[in-house]
Amino acid sequence: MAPQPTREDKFSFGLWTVGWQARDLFGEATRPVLAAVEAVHKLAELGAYGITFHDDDLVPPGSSPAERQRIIDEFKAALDETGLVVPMVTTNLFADPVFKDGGFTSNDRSVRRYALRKVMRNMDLAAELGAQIYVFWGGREGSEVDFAKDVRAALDRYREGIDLLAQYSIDKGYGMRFAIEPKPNEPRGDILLPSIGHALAFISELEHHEMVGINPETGHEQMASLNYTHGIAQALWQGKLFHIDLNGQKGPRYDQDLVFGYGDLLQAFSTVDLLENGAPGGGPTYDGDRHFDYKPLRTEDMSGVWESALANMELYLALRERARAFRADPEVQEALAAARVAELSEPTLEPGEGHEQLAADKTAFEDYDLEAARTQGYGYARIQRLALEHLVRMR
Ligand code: ASC
Ligand code: MN
Ligand code: MN
Ligand code: MN
Repeated sequence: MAPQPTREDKFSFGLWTVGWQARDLFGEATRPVLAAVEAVHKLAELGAYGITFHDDDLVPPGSSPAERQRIIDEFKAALDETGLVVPMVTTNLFADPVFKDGGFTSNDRSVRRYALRKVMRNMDLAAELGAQIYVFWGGREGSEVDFAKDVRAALDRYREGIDLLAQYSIDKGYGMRFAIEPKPNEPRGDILLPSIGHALAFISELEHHEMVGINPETGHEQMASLNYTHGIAQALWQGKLFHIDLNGQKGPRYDQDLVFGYGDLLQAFSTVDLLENGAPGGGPTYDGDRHFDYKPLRTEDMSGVWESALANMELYLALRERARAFRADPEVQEALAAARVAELSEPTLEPGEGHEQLAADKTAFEDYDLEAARTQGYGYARIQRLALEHLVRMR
């Protein structure tokens, strides 16, 4: 029997995921508008604990102040009724043509000022709803023409924008933490902060760097042929994994936003193992939301939407169960020990040892048994085999 998601699992979904009407580059919508209130009820029923949104997902652009208030009031009532929470909120700085050259990094200064105001207004709503994380996906921050975008100036403006908004959260007492979401390309030819590594490096340049981390999406890293599990491990190591967007992707192609696991399943397995079991050598672990950012297939009606929403959670839980079984298996433990996985957590130097002592250690160089080190096997093939066997339930 498939495992049942519960509130304790901390699964959340973007309103734009189940609410996606499946309009794409080549075709019109295939599904009707999904009311936010209905999404709240349905997600709660399925076992999710949270719902997230872009400002424009909840309140259609162009709504009057009175309409906006009515929508927010109805949304809040649905949250109260179901117990669903809003752990994260984000801004749409990509759909409106005003943002065709970016929000924070448009060459047009007036657009940049408008983008900041749009975020500030939505941060007020996010705070009102109790969101602790605010995400920035800079989908339009980029270019197609290298000569038309001064990347160093764009990064100055990106930093200026995030610094200002961090100050806004501090001055308003919102206590939010920001999470930047990298993506290599699409919709822009090249997007700024294209990978986890670029985003982490950028964050170190920010005024309030301590309140800014990242929100890496599985498929976005895989579009660049990068290892998502490695990426989030580095983010954890730097104390910067503030949020995650889980989904599926079949290698380097357009952003597919498939159901979690419906791409590189083996990597999804190692992702869940890392999130649930942590690193073998200890270190920071993840206790944030398990947030899905996927798009239900365009071929589906609403029953396929809810089917696939459930599939994200079920697959995550199945992989969690498989990861626990993997870790608990004595044969796996023996194989990990034989491969000296834990030895990597031992410092390379003795306590107090510096380069002088190292240089004096003949066993490290002059008398080192190079031949033995060259010819040894590491035993990783066995670990991979055992992992696969647990994944497909051969064990
Ligand atoms: C986000 C986010 C994305 C994009 C995309 C919009 O906020 O995390 O990946 O917007 O889902 O379609
Ligand atoms: Mn995506
Ligand atoms: Mn995303
Ligand atoms: Mn997405």
